[in-house]
Amino acid sequence: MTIDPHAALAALAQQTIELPSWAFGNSGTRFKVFAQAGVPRDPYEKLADAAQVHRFTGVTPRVSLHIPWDLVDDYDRLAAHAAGLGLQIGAINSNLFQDDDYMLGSLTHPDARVRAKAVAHHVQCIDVMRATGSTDLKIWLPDGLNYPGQDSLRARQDRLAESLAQVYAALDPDHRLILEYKFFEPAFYAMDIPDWGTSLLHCLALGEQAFVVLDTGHHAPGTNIEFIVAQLLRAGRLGAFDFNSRFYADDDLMVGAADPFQLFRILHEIVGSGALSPDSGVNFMLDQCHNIEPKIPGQIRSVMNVQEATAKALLVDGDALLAAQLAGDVLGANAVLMDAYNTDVRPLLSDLRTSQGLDPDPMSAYRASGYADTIVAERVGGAQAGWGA
Ligand code: PSV
Ligand code: MN
Repeated sequence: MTIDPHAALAALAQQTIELPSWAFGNSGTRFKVFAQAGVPRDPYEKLADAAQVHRFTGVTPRVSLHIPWDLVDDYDRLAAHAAGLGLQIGAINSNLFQDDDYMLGSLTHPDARVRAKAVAHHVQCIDVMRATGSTDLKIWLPDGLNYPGQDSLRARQDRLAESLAQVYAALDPDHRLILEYKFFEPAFYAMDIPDWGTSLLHCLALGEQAFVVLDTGHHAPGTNIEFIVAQLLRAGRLGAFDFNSRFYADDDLMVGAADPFQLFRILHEIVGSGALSPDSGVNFMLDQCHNIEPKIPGQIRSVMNVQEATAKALLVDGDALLAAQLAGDVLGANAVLMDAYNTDVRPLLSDLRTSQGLDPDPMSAYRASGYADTIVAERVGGAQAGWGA
């Protein structure tokens, strides 16, 4: 391989990954939420835990908030708290899935009153963005139908377009609206934004501040996700990833756990398009829940998995790959990719961390820090934050 590891190190040094505040609270399935000792009791403690991930990996300076889960009285204070911990507030996620009014839809609801309420919630989220310095309003639309004939598929798209335009109009010039898609759940017959094409059409209609969010857990089994990545990058509309792993549904497991090869293929498209660069506009976020594993190490492991996939993608010999592709050398081209994928990049990442003054092994450094024991001892009393708080 003729790849220069220094170039890979320089690119890795620039990569950042955004953490979700909800990953630090209790979570579970609809069958059971397991409480863990030491879990945060408010958004301030969630940020303190996120800061530990940044402390040991050095690449996670931003945290996404979910409103109203992360509702506080004073967002200036929360932003100052984040800054004191060396963090910034990342994307602000709206919540359209936990209000009784939204049983039959929110931004698509047949009743104009409910649609106006959902739009107003986004205006509230934009206020939080202004107070915290966040630039991304992230919308995941849980709306959809369970039964054919339940509502008009087409009318719902028209209502959605109108509602989104109202939200978009409330953005500041430096804000982005990033729009997620999901093929099923909570609705089972038809989601109103089921796929990247629908999300992209709405973004194109809205304007240049609208981008698609690709959550890796939101596709039918067998979907070629890297193809979607390539298409959205061509269109200049890939705004962000929600990284996680899935075996069957929207499992929200640690990214890279189910299919590290898929993660590598996604990062290969990113690297090949120059989208790893911090000014590419692609935000690499995690969207995960740690139901049975400890949460801070779960986030650290996930970050390391993204870094390993990125490092492998950076080691693809682009010249050799292109030459093989142009020569029609099918096996040669595939071998170039597999050589990079099969490289053990852990020593390279250890070098990166050492050069940044970090411990080369973030997992054991976190364990040795004693932070886990400290929060178990200190966080007694109060209500633990959970998925939904
Ligand atoms: C929906 O499944 C989703 O991926 C959206 O990003 C939500 O905001 C998030 O999960 C909540 O966990
Ligand atoms: Mn998501």
